[in-house]
Amino acid sequence: MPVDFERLGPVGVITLNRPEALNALSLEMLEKIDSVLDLVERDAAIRSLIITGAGEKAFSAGADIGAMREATALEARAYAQRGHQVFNRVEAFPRPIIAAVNGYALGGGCEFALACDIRLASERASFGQPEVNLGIMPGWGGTQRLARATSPGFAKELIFTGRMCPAAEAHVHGLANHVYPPDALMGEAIALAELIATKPPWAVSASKEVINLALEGDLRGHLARELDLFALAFTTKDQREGMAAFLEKRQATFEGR
Ligand code: DAK
Repeated sequence: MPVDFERLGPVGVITLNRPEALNALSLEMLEKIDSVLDLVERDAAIRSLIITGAGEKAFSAGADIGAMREATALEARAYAQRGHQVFNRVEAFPRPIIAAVNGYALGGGCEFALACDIRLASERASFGQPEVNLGIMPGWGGTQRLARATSPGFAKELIFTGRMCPAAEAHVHGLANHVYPPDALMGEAIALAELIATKPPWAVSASKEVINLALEGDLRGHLARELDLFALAFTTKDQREGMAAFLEKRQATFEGR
């Protein structure tokens, strides 16, 4: 299977599994990721997700250049649209998604990681938008999401030059939250996903929604939305449990209600 899905208790792990092509994203893989998200959406017991790449070299080296070269205009359009749809879905997905970037995250691979909520990187990882080297520009959100995750100046430097940015540099610019030795990456990603999974899912999901809005234009409207969602939290059982547990000096158990 070019995409694997595994459950580790409350954590789901999606693995891009085409290491012979550095996990370059084929249309089939995008469709499979979409159907895994359907499955996860129906299963409230999965509270956080990790996306990583199979093999030692790559998270994903981007769009499938071989498939693009051969594609008709209509096929290229379907492929490009599917990428947009899947990355937008990942960004808006009502559960947190961590990218465990184990190697190259280039082009569409970097854009995929950018659509995730949190990026953890292996010391072996490198990020980049090399489209300029192929005579194109980032087309799956890289111009927008890279500038927002880092800074307009850094995004322009990477996109204009197409150069690769090593993990340590990605960390300095906010592109990677943390950098770990390769052997430690998955353990750290799972620990983070498990920690988030112990938190009230509604509060995590609502926070994700409004943090995403913070990056869009309308600050006043988004603050109003934040206020509404904050008030709605007080209709949940998890809010009562969380506050009661704090006052009773015990560990809270959140049920997602
Ligand atoms: N697609 C397909 N195959 C790929 C690939 C890719 N992106 N990247 C690597 N491979 C394949 C190689 O062809 C090679 O296959 P074989 O020759 O063994 O059959 C195998 O993976 C191993 O790669 P290398 O032999 O090149 O490995 P190296 O260690 O020497 O080099 C590398 C690693 C990452 C530096 C190199 O593979 C590389 O530069 N890869 C290309 C990276 C890249 O340019 N990525 C950006 C792709 S463009 C659009 C929206 C979005 C997009 C386009 C349009 N619209 C809205 C219209 C997205 C575009 C992109 O992502």
